[in-house]
Amino acid sequence: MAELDSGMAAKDMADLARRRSLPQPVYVTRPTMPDLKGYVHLLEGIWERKWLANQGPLHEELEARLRSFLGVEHLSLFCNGTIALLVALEALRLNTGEVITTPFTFPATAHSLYWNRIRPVFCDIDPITFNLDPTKIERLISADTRAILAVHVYGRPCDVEAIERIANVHGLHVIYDAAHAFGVRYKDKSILNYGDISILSFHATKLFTTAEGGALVCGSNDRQRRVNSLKNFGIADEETVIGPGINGKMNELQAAFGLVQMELIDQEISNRRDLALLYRELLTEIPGLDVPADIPETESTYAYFPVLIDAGRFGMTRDQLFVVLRECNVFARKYFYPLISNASCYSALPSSSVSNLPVADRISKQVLCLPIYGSIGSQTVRLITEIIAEAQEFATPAMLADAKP
Ligand code: T4K
Repeated sequence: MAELDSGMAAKDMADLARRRSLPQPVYVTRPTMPDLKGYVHLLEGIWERKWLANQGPLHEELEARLRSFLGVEHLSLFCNGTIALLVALEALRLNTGEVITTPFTFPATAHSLYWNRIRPVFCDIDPITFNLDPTKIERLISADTRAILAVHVYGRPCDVEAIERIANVHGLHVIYDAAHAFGVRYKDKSILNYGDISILSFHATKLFTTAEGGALVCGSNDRQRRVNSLKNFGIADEETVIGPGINGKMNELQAAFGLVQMELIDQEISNRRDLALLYRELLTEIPGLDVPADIPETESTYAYFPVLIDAGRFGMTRDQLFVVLRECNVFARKYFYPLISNASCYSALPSSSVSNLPVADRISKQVLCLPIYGSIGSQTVRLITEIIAEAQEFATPAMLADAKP
C-alpha cells in the first residue's frame, strides 16, 4: 500500500484527515489583535501631531509601561529583536574574538555574532531546560572568548546562576536572547534582570507584539545612554557621534499597536496558562510523547508549547507526526530544527560537529511545538490531542523502520 511522508498508509491517513481535519488551518501561533477602535484613536493623535518616529510620545509611553509591567529599570525599544541583539553586542564592544552560544535557537542569535565579526562557539544544551548546559561551557573557553550569548528558549529560563558564576570566574560578558521570555519571572524577579543585557522580540509571532519590534534591557543609566545612541546612528547630540551606530528605532505606529496590546496581555497569559494545563492533562497518558516539566521557581508565560516525540516509544517519528497533523490542518512547527550550527555558514566550525552537540541534535529531531495562543480555544486543543492519540493507533513498527534517519 502506498505510503505518505507520514509513514501512515495512504488510506488510513485519508480516513483520519476526513474525520478529524479541522475546518480552518490552525497555526502554531496567532497574534493577539487589539481593539481596532483603540488603535485608530491612537493613530488619530499621530496624524494630528505629525510625529512618526524618533522617540515620539507613544514610544516614550510604551517604554514606561513596559518598564513597569516587566519590572525592569532600563528598557529601550527597538524596531526588532535582531537589531537589538546587534546593538547589545556593540554596546559591550564585542566585535572580535569568540562568543559561546547555543545551536538550539532561531538563526538570528548566531547571525548577530556573525554580523559583529565574532566567531560563534556552539555549546551543547541541557536536556531539561533546552538551554546552554553550564557543565559544558568551561571546556569551550579559550583566550579568544569574550562572552556567553545564551537563549531562554521557549521562555524557559537558562541556569542563570551557573552561567553568572562561570562568567565571573573567566571575566566574560553575558547576553541573554530573551526573544521568547516576555513577562517570564524567575525567583520572584524578571528574568530580564540577569546578565549584562537581555533582548526581547515583539514580532507578530510573539506573546506581546508590535508587528515587528523588540527591546533591550540593561542594568545602568550609562549603558542605556550608549544603547540609545547606538540605535540612533551613534548620535549622542546634534554635534556628537559616539560610534558606528545603526537605525534600530521603533516608530510611533508600532508603539501605538503595543500600547493597545498591553491592555490584553494579562488575559492572554492567563488563557495560555489554562491551555497549557489542558494540553498537559490530555497528553500525559500518551506513551512516547513527553511534555517538558516547567522549570522550578519560574512563572512562565507559555510563549510556546513544545513536546518531545520518542519515536521508539511513540511508534512514529516527530516528522511523521508533523505530516499527520498537517494533513489535518494543524500547522505545528519544528522549532528549532535543523540546528543553526548545521547551516552552511557555520557547519565547518569545529564546535558545530554533532559529537560536540549530542543533546541539541537529539532534541532538535524530537521536538514539535504545538499551537498555543489565547484565542485558539480549549475545544481546538482537545481536537489536536485527539488527532495525536488517533495517529498513534495507526503507528506500526514497519513505519518506523521506513522512516528517514
Ligand atoms: N532570537 C530568537 C530566539 C528568536 O526566536 C527570534 C525570532 C529572534 C531572536 C529575532 O527576533 P525578531 O528580529 O524577529 O524580532 C518566526 C518569527 O519571524 C521570528 O520572529 C521568531 N523568532 C521565530 C521563532 O518565528 P517563522 O519563520 O517561523 O514565522 P512564520 O512567518 O512562519 O510564522 C509562524 C506562524 O505564525 C504562521 O504559520 C502563522 C502565524 N503568523 C505569522 C505572522 C508573521 C500570524 O498569524 N500572523 C503573522 O503576521 O519565524
